[in-house]
Amino acid sequence: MAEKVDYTPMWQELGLNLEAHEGLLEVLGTFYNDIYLSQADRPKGMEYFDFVISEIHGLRIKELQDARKAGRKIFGTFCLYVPEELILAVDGICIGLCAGADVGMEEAEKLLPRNTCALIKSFFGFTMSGLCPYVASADLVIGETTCDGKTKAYELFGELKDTFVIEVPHMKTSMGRALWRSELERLAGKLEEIAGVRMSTVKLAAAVRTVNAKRAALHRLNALRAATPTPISGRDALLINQISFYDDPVRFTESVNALCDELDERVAAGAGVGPVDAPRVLVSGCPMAIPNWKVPFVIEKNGAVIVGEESCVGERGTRNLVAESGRDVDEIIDSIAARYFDIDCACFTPNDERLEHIVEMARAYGADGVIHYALQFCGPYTIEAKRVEAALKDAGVPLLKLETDYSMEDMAQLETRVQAFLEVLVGVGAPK
Ligand code: BJ8
Repeated sequence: MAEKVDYTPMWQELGLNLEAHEGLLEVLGTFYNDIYLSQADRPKGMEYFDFVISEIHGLRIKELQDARKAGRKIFGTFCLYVPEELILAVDGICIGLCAGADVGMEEAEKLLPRNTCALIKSFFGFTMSGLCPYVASADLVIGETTCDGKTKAYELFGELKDTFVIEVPHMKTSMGRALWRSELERLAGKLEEIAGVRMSTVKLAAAVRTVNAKRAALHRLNALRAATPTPISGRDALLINQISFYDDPVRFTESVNALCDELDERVAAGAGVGPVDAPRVLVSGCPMAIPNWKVPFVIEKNGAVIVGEESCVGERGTRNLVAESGRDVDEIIDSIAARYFDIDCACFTPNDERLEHIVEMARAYGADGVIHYALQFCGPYTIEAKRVEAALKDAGVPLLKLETDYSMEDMAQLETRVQAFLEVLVGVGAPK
């Protein structure tokens, strides 16, 4: 067994609050044991992802420090609209930042109103409490004007960490498209400036292929989940999606494909998680950053299996690939802009394509019902839930709407509501 490395000097150098950080890792470890390692009959290929999680603040951070010493720059984001392709094309590393735990909320509320969504409070909390080695490692954080909360929060976050904000328009009009395209141009310029690297056609085309391969591997994983029984739990699939935001993209893609080879065999053998008649649930709504596993845990603990995530940490994030036909930097950025502008985040209006995607996904994955997950105080998703409800009613797919945060206080209440919903699904035998 490999000897445990002591990363304390590295964390100290990054300015983390060592005592609080140790406590956080301890809680994370226990949480992970209970929610993940306790699952029966997990695919062998999950060992890689377990390892990545066990080194989430260790080896990966060390890799980032080594990359920095070698002259590469680290760019942090909290949103899908920040194209990893542009970052890779300046030899940068793109990392999703810590935002999925009930951490440092008291600190965060010194700057933010209490009724701010948990995701925003969490990324302030992590940073202000000295608990996020990713923020500490980042040379630049790239923010975006998606929801009002994030748009205004980045003004304050910019006082804690160098932040560059790109404008995401809210309507998919020709003017919106033109603005978005010019914002990516502005971002490309900023990345080149920070990295001191000029974006070339060769580098950008290679970056597009790398990220496309990553998304294609995730598509492959998603497609396998349509099988009955599904070969992998929703918790494990969510974890893989979460890890996609900060692992090395090439290594990650290889590991997902290796896991999919194993899952192919499981499907061929009719093997899977849970019984064949376990209720199949599609989760839709707000993104779930690590370690936000609360709702998936409640759903699967109560006998259902999650077969898909209509979420940024899920299919909303991986849906389309960037066209690989661009002949120069300008044309490739056109293709990147087109691909990213199709993302159906609830910050857009109107956002009919998201409603269509939810119904499509429910059908494609044979879901018996949809659980809509929204963070409290998230205007875009809590309000759009009404239209989701209407679309699913028309399609004859049962829906449960949940609103929650990152605390554990409502676990019992969530469990009661999920159990009642699953009983309905079993009773109704919803159409597939
Ligand atoms: S592309 S979903 S990652 S903006 S939960 S902070 S919306 S108030 S996270 Fe998002 Fe990009 Fe859209 Fe995806 Fe605001 Fe809602 Fe909070 Fe949210």
